[in-house]
Amino acid sequence: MDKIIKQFLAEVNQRNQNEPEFMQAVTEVAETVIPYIVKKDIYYGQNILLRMVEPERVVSFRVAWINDKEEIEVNRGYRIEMNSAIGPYKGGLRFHPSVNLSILKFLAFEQIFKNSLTTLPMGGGKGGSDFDPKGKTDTEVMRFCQSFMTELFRHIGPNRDIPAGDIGVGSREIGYLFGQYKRLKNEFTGVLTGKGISWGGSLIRPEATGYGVVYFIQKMLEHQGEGFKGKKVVISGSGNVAQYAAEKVIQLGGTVLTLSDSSGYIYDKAGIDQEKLSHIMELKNKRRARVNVYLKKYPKAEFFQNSKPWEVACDIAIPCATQNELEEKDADLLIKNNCRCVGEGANMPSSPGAINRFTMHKILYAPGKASNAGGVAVSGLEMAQNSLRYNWTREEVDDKLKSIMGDIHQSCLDYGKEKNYVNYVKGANIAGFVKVADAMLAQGVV
Ligand code: NDP
Ligand code: 2IT
Repeated sequence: MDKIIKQFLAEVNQRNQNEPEFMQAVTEVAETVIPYIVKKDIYYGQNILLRMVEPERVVSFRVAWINDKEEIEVNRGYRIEMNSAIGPYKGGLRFHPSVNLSILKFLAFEQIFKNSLTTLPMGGGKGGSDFDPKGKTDTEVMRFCQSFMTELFRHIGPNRDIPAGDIGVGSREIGYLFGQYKRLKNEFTGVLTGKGISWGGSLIRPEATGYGVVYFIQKMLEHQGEGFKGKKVVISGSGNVAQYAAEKVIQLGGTVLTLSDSSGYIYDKAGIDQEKLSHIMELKNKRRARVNVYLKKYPKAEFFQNSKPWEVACDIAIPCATQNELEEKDADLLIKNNCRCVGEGANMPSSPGAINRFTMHKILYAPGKASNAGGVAVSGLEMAQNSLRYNWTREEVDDKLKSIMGDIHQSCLDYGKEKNYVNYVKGANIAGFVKVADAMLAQGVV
C-alpha cells in the first residue's frame, strides 16, 4: 500500500513542483483515500484521484490599479476551477500578500471534499490575489476590487463559478466586487455569496463558519458524553471565523481565553465575554486595529507579541487564522497541558506533524474540511435563496446549518470509526471523495 501511495505522490509532485501547500493537502487525502480505493472495484483502476488533483482550469491575470498617491500598482489575480462534477465551482477569494498558486490550489483541492460533505450541489474552486488590504483606504480597496473583477467577471457566473470571501475578503470587498460585476454584466444575479442582507445576502452567512465549527465540536463532544459547559477554549485569529466561533462558545457556556492576529495573541484569564467580544469586533471590523489595542480597555488581559496561543492551557483549541499555524511542537504543548479536542476553523491550520501527534494521543481532532464547512454550506443556502428569490429567517438558516454540521459529523463516523477512536481525517476524506468520484464515473472521462 505504501508503495502505491508513494508512486502516486511522486507522479503528482513531478507535475506540481514548488507547490508545498498543495502537495501537503494532496498527501493527506492520498494516504487516507487510496487504501479505500484499492478495496473498491468500481474506483480501482479509474485514476480518479489523479483526475481530481488536476484543476479543470486555472486562470491567472494582471490586476493593475491606481493608489491614493496616484501611483500604479500591479498585483496578480487567480481563479482555480478545480472540480465541477457535483455542481458549479464554489469557493472563496483570498486577498493576502502570501497568496500564490500553491496556496490557492491547496485551498481549491480541499474545497472539493468540503463542498461534497455539505450535501449541497457545489463543486470546488478558490481564487484571490497577493493584494494586501492592510493599511489601504476604502477607495484603494474599491479600485483594486473593480480592477480585479474587470477580468474575473468573464470566468464566473451564477451557474458557472460562484466566489465568496476568505482571508482579507469580507463584506466590504464582496460589495465592491458585486457592484462591478453587476455593472459589467448588467445583471443582478447570485454570482457571489456573502452579500449584504439588503442585496441578496443570507442571514447567518457572516456567522456560519464560526458557528458551524462550534456545532461540529459540540457533536464530537456529545459523542463522548461531554459538552462545552465549563470548558476552557483557546482560539487563534480574530477575523470573521474566530469572532463567531468565540461568540458561539460563549453562548454554549465555554470560556474563551485567547484571540490572536499576525502580531501575537491576547490572553484574558477572566474570559472574553460577549461584551469584550463586541469590542474586538469593533476594533477589527471597523477600526481595523491590531488585537493588542484590546488591552487599552481591558488592562488586566495580557498580550504576547509574536507568539501563538497554543501555550495556554485549555480543554479545547480552535485554530481560526491560517494554514500551518499549529505545528508539531505546538501540538505537544497542547497535549502536555491536557487539551482534549482540536476543531479547525481555518483551512489546514495543523501541520502533518501536529496531526500525527493528535492521532497518536487519540485527541478528538476535526480537520477543517469537515469542521469549517458551515461557511460554504450557508453560501449554498444563499444560492438557494437567490434562485428562489426569497429569504429564510435567521432561525431557519441556523437550523439548516446545525443539521448540515450534524450530517457531516455522521458522515465522518460512517467512514472514520476505528476501534476506540474516530479518525475524522479518514472519515471526512473518504466521505467527501465518494460522492464526487461517483459523479465523475457517471459523467465519463472528461
Ligand atoms: P479574516 O481575514 O477575517 O481573518 C483572518 C485572521 O487570521 C486575522 O486575525 C489574521 O490576522 C489572521 N491571519 C491571517 N493570516 C495570518 C498569518 N499568515 N499569520 C498569522 N495570522 C494570520 O479571515 P477569515 O476569518 O475569513 O479566515 C480565517 C481562516 O478560516 C482561513 O484559513 C480561511 O481560509 C478559513 N475559512 C474561512 C471561511 C469563511 O467563510 N470566511 C470559511 C472556511 C474557512 P491579521 O489581521 O494580523 O492578518
Ligand atoms: O474556505 C471556505 O470554505 C470559504 N472561504 C468559504 C467559501 C464559500 O464559498 O462560502
